Amino acid sequence: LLMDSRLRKALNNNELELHYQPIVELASGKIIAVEALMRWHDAELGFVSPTEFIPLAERTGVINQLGEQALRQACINAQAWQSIAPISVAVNFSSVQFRQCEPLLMKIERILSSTGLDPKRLDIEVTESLLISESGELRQTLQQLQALGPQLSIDDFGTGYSALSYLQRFSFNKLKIDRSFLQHMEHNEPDQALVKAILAMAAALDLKVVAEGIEAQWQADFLTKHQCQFGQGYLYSKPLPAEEFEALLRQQT
Ligand code: G
Ligand code: G
Ligand code: MN
Ligand code: NA
Repeated sequence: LLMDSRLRKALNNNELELHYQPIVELASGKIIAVEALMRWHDAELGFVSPTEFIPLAERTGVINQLGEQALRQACINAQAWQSIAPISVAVNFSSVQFRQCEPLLMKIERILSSTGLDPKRLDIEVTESLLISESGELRQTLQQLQALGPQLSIDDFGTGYSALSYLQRFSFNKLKIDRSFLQHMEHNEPDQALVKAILAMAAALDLKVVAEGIEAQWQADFLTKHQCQFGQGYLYSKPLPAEEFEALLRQQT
């Protein structure tokens, strides 16, 4: 209850902040995109993890307001960074935000046009949970979203409970391999086989792949060897405040 009222207050005062984690091309190490991740520091509660406040926001419905703020801030920053490098920005969307398809579409369109970000530079990350109770309306909404320009990514791939057949019915652009697959890959034949199989399937379906949670060079080497093009993880950088990410981006150009 306390956290709920503090979160509403933080949202109304624009106190939540985005941190940015680079997404790199594995072969070159070059930053080609960035994922926006929400951070909340509350005066009373201290630092609260998104794994706590996102589910809370989903239960109470303030996720719509939170998601809108995240998208606007991410688009403003990404637009400013275009003068340094032509990077994309990935923003996480909750399944709950898709309960009102029509207003969500209009909001995204409005934020894109008011911030001036090239819509093609926005990646919308959704999880498999969105597709569990898939409807015709959802399919249409995702198509309309892509028609506006943004790319659609499947986040935490392989951890949800939806049937793989959704990959035929929706035209995702990108798949993000959940970091749990990479964690135990060393000396672990079954996990290596799974990652290889995901990469082969993605190639067959013409999906780009981002491997998440890369912490060690051997993981990057394994992924590159098996034709994974993009990656993200502490090996390259943790999520950074906007100014620090901008400095990193300037360094490489
Ligand atoms: O940095 P990490 O602890 O940031 O993120 C934890 C979880 O919170 C991840 O699953 C991430 O997708 C989610 N998350 C972070 N920021 C946002 C956001 O702005 N919107 C949504 N829906 N999820 C987010
Ligand atoms: O669920 P989603 O993929 O949106 O969230 C990404 C989460 O993974 C965030 O909490 C982020 O801070 C975390 N993260 C990013 N890189 C690494 C990594 O290399 N190792 C670990 N353990 N977590 C990571
Ligand atoms: Mn994500
Ligand atoms: Na993920």
